Amino acid sequence: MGYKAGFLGLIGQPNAGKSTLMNYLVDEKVSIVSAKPQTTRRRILGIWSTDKGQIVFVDAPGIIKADKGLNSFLAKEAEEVIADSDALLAIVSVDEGKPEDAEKILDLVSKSGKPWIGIVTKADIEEKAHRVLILKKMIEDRGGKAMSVSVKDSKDDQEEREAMLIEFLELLPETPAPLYDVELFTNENVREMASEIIREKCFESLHQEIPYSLAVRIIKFDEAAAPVPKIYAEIIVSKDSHKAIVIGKEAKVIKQIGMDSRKEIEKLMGEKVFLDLQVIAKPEWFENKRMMKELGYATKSEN
Ligand SMILES: Nc1nc2c(ncn2[C@@H]2O[C@H](COP(=O)(O)OP(=O)(O)OP(=O)(O)O)[C@@H](O)[C@H]2O)c(=O)[nH]1
Ligand SMILES: [Mg+2]
Repeated sequence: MGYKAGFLGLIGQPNAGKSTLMNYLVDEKVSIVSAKPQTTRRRILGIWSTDKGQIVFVDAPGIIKADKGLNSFLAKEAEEVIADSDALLAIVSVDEGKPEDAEKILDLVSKSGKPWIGIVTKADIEEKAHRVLILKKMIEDRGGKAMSVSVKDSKDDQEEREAMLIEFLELLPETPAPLYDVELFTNENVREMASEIIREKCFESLHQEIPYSLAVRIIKFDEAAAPVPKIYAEIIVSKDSHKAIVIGKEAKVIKQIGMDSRKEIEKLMGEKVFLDLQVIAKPEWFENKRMMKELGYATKSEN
């Protein structure tokens, strides 16, 4: 085959393992992951390049139905990823939802008219292992090729990973050249990645509904500061009452979020950094168009 390259969208329910799978495939931590649904909020690109071609994975928010606020953005963003991709991966997990939910995802993808493969995720969960075959059959019934993966089990199996990537590459169109510089593994910049890392650490340290209505904004990112780069960020909550929870007793919660975030940002940047976090309340920030846009939550058509 000739050189192939294109956008491969990951479409599935919230929490199905889309971001985990993309990170595994590009072998880098590109997209944030959490045990809670609706972690990914806007499309994140993960790039894999070889001499045979280039796959630009498009990690999307999980498919939900909603017509207001932040959720309406998530719903539209996932729809746009379907429309903008050259091919799709339908991600269905053994661990999530009812069979009807998986059927909805598979119908959506198979009716898109784009080349696609169905992937059953979390195949390592033993109590749910019987669902692998059921889900694979649902995929095959809709004319798709079915594969199953467990990112937990196959972490070190580079051969399996490469074989999957080559298979996915086949779905993409022939093109004369790569779409992105072959050295890149994402088009996100460090500033954007740092803000997502802080949001991920908020997901880890906070419970109930708070992470869902929380956003992170980098106020200042001074890479040239001495002796170490300085990052100032705001954690924006949607209610005054959430502020105290994010800060915690004796500021324990925010300190933990700050420490975890700093460590991971340092890993990303390969050097020590200074990180300052402030928590601010902006009631119902997700109803504010300007604010949503500033946070990167505007669909292409709204930009
Ligand atoms: N056991 C097991 N857990 C997994 C696997 N893949 C992902 N998970 C877990 O499933 C949860 C959700 O993973 P994500 O990658 O954030 O899922 P997502 O589909 O991107 O979720 P949203 O962005 O919220 O739509 C996390 O706790 C992951 O660690 C897997 O292969 N096996
Ligand atoms: Mg995700």
